[in-house]
Amino acid sequence: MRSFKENIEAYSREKETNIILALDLFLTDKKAQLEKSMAILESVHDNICAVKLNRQVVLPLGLYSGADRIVAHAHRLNMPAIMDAKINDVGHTNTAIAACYFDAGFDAVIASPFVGWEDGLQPVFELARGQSKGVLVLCYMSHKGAAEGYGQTVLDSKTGKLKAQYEVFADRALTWGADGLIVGATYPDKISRIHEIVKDEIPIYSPGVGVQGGDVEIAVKAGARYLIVGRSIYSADDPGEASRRFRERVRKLMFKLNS
Ligand code: 3DU
Repeated sequence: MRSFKENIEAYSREKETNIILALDLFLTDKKAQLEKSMAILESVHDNICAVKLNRQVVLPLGLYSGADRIVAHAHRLNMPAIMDAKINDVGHTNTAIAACYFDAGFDAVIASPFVGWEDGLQPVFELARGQSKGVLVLCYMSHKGAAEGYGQTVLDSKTGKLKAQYEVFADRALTWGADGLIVGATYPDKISRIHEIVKDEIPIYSPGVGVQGGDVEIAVKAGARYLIVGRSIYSADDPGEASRRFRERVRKLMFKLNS
C-alpha cells in the first residue's frame, strides 16, 4: 500500500497541480454549508490535488454526520483529504483525536511539534504508519505572531547549540519521518532555509498565498512543494476559474511545461 506522501505526490503529478484547497467555508446554515462545500469541491477538483478541512468546518457539521461526506466526496473525485487538526496534546488524547479523523476517512492529519515526540506525537505517527495515513508537522506558520514561537532562538537539546526553533523542528521532522512540513508562504526565507535542511525528503506545504499576502511564484521557487489556498479560491465569484488560474501559475514552474 502506498504511503500518504507517495499518494499525494502521484495525484499531484498526474493532475499537474500542487494546489490544495483549504475548504474553510463557514455558513450559519449547516445544510447550506455542506451543499456549498460539495459544490465548490466539484467545481475545482480538476485543478487541485487534495482538500484540507479545518476544525471550524468539522465542529458545526459533525465529524461523522457531514465532514465525513466531504471526505468521501473528495475520495470519489480521486483526491486525498487532510485534517488540519493541529494536534497538540499528550499522547493518549492525541492518538484518540487522530483515530477519529482517520476513522472518518481523512488521509492525513496536521500536528504541532511543540508537544515533542515521547508521549506527544510518537503514538500519532505509530497509529498513522499502521494505516498508511500521513502526519504533517507545523514548522513555521504564516501569521505575524509565528515569530514568537517558531522563530525564537533556542538551545538545541541534541547539540547544545543555539538555533532557530523552526530549524530544530525541521531536523526533528527528518528523524520522525514526517510526511510534510507546513511553512507559511508569507515567509519565503523560512521556506528556503527549511528546504535546505530537509531537501526533497520532506515536502513543504505552504499556506498563505493570496489573501494573507504570500506570492505563488516566490513560494514555489523557495522550495514549497504544495500550496494550500483557501479564501482566494472558495470566496471567488467563480471558484473553478480561480483554482484554474492558481494551477496554471505553478504548472509551468513546477511541471516544466512550455505552454
Ligand atoms: O488564507 P487562506 O484563506 O488561503 O487559508 C489558509 C489556510 O491554511 C487556512 O485553512 C489556515 O487554517 C491554514 N493555515 C494557515 O493559514 C497558516 C498556517 O501556518 C497553517 C495553516
